[in-house]
Amino acid sequence: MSRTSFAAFLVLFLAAGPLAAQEVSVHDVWAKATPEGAPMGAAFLTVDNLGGDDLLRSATSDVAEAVELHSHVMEDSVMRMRQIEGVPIPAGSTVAFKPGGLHIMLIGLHSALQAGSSFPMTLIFDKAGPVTVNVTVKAPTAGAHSN
Ligand SMILES: [Cu+2]
Repeated sequence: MSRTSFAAFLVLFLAAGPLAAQEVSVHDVWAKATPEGAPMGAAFLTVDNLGGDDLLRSATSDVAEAVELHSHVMEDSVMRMRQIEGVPIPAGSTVAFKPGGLHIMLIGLHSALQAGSSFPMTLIFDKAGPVTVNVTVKAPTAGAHSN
């Protein structure tokens, strides 16, 4: 390895240091595309917690007036969504937000979410702090595993 590339490697290594130490990792972040004029959208993601117990407190994004954490609950044998105060992310766990379960509700969309586009969203954890992720918009028929 030349001196120059070693220096570049060192810089990359040092730059990646704080990221590698981050205790939560957020991946597979996507939202369902919405038709023009739709008031609401939903985003989904997976959180891996490599550290101690944490709590996802809230989320923010500029694409909507309000962003809420929601879960689905069975009430009188009907599935309903309900806002929740925070989502516990236990030490060492993987918590998935997916259709029919936990999701992030985008309320008062400023414009339609178009398939193929993306937007930033910030997740606020009690311990890990704010984590900004890029949300990929997928066609409504796309499942969590299609790309
Ligand atoms: Cu919801």
